[in-house]
Amino acid sequence: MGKSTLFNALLKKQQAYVANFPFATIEPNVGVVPVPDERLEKLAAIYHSPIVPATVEFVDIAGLIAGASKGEGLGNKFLSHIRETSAICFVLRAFSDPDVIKQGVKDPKTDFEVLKLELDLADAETIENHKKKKNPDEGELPLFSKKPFLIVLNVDEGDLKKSIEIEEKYSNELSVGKDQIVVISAKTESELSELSDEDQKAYLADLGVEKSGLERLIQKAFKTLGLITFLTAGEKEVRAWTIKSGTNTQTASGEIHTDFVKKFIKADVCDFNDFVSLGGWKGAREVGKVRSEGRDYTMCDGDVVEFKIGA
Ligand SMILES: Nc1nc2c(ncn2[C@@H]2O[C@H](COP(=O)(O)OP(=O)(O)OP(=O)(O)O)[C@@H](O)[C@H]2O)c(=O)[nH]1
Ligand SMILES: [Mg+2]
Repeated sequence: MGKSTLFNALLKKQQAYVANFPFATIEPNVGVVPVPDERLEKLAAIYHSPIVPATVEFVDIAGLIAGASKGEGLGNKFLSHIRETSAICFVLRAFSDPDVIKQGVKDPKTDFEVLKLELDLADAETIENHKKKKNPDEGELPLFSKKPFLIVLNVDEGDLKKSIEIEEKYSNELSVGKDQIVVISAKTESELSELSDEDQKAYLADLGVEKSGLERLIQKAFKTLGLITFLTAGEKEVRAWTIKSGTNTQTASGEIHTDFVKKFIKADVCDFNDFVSLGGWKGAREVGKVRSEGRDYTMCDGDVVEFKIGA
């Protein structure tokens, strides 16, 4: 509980973000949110160029309640909206506010079990329908239970400074890894989204936390999904790109332009810290900190890259 509150807070941040990136509103329940990345600001300071962050797409759906597969509540047909997502984020109520009563919401453990069961039942239905088809061997079957997931524990504001203990507690109680649990206060995120960057930092410091919920959510999502970021930097823009960990240079170049993969020649690569301390490409080249890598080099998180592409 708190999905829409959190979703709306994330979208507000998107609107507030000053970047020349065409954030498309796709549907009212789909939002494209920039990935906060402090490295981009450091790169922008070198080139005085605009920042283009990597993005994550969030889809907000209605709540599943017990019996949803049999039509209880709003049923489960709306699950089709998240059939193609890379991961599922369960938002569980762990805040106490007695003024907020919601039918079907009990406690994080029970609620999580209900959600998992309902997703399993929806999967069973998918499999049944698939078997009825003429060629049941054909086609992919995206099942909800096979998707990586994260759990957002929507806690009271005052509990944010106890995040680590709470994550530990629920990691045991729900039998999931600590890296899959994110302690957030949707209410706080909502309030933060109304503030300037500076005021946000002050507010977070008051609460005894370093990073906003969005930052922690995205960090954990990257970990869970095995994603890393590489960077490009120049006068035109500084930009973050998302790839699967283990991707080689040639495949990574395809993120920038699909044509790059075919025409790939080599990549100039510099570690982020060297790049910043040496003031960019020119300085890094002068002291030999830019490596020339072939197609098989495995990209690392934070690599600053310039691809060399043939005609
Ligand atoms: N006190 C408090 N109230 C919250 C918090 N998050 C959500 N609420 C309240 O809980 C109610 C439901 O929140 P929503 O964000 O609409 O929950 P949801 O998960 O989208 O609900 P469904 O879409 O109906 O499944 C609203 O009245 C919110 O104001 C929170 O962190 N603290
Ligand atoms: Mg909602």
